[in-house]
Amino acid sequence: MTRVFSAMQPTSDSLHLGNYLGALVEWVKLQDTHDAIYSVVDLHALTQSPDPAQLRDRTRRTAAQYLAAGVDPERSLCFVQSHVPQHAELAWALSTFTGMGEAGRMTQFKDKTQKTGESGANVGLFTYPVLMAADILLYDTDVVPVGEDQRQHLELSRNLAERLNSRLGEGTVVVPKPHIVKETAKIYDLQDPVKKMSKSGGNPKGIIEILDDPKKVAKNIKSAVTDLETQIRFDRDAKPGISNLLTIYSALSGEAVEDLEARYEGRMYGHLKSELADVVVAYLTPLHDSAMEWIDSPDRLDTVLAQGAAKASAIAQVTLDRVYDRLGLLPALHR
Ligand code: ATP
Ligand code: LTN
Repeated sequence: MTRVFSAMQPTSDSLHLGNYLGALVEWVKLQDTHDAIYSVVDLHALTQSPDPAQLRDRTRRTAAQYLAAGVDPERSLCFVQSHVPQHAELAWALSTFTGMGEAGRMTQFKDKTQKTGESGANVGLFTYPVLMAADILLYDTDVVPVGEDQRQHLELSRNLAERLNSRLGEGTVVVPKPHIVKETAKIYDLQDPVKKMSKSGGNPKGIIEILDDPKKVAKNIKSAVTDLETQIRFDRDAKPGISNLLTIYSALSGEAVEDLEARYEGRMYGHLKSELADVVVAYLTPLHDSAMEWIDSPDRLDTVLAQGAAKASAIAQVTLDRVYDRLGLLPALHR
């Protein structure tokens, strides 16, 4: 079976609708056809200097939301990145294959260092995409389901994989492919619908959090920024706000955007918003309840994560041994 791998950072108390529709929905679907591995990448989150207690809490909360969304630990592996030391080990080796210029061109690094300037940023932020490549390559991953914003990072992972294969011999690692679903690859901020919905730096009214109070979810949908026309139609450039609401509606209800346009012909923006608010609340309520159950049973959650880490580590070690051997590192006979 082909392998799928993906991950999210534990950088907030709740995932948002962009994380959910852009990535998590696909993770759950791909489990049916692929051998799936999903990680909470806590080492990546260290680049943001989180408070330790908060990082611990958010790592469990993020895993709980994977499971609530339908990641099935009976079929897929779910684990915390720092529990599998091979990630950091392969990242080091990969960093010696990465050009300074190549890493410096990553737009996420440029965005995240805009405020502080490059010299004020930590080195981890710079090497972040190399650790991400290690996450992916360790598992001989074929497919990586992510949102549009990760396309460039994945391109770097592919380039590194090809470079390893050309320098160390074919078959050293598998070259991964992105899995980015056009319709939901970028969910936009409700208050600023040309910007992606984001955990960090956005207006709280612009995002829908999976674990939010339903009243707040409904309020945020109802106060979404639209435009001065009245027609409900999909037009990303001229009507980014309405187009975003139609995208969310379609993704959650399964109704095609054209059918929604036809159904809302002659009706007002207020109708669309209030009916969408009901759809979102109805959709998120069971997800929210299931996530809270996992959050309230940390022992059960930790057991799932420990089992996932043990299996992930066994797979990862095979790749790491192969890469180390081809690099000329002596075999570690004490193990
Ligand atoms: P931050 O704002 O801290 O960078 P984020 O909200 O972008 O965080 P990530 O943890 O970087 O979230 O992303 C997790 C996954 O969700 C990735 O696959 C990413 O591509 C996807 N994703 C994030 N935001 C969106 C969005 N607005 N639309 C679609 N997919 C998204
Ligand atoms: N950079 C990703 C998170 C991430 C990831 C990965 C995604 C880290 N390692 C491996 C897919 C595969 C982000 O969403 N910001």
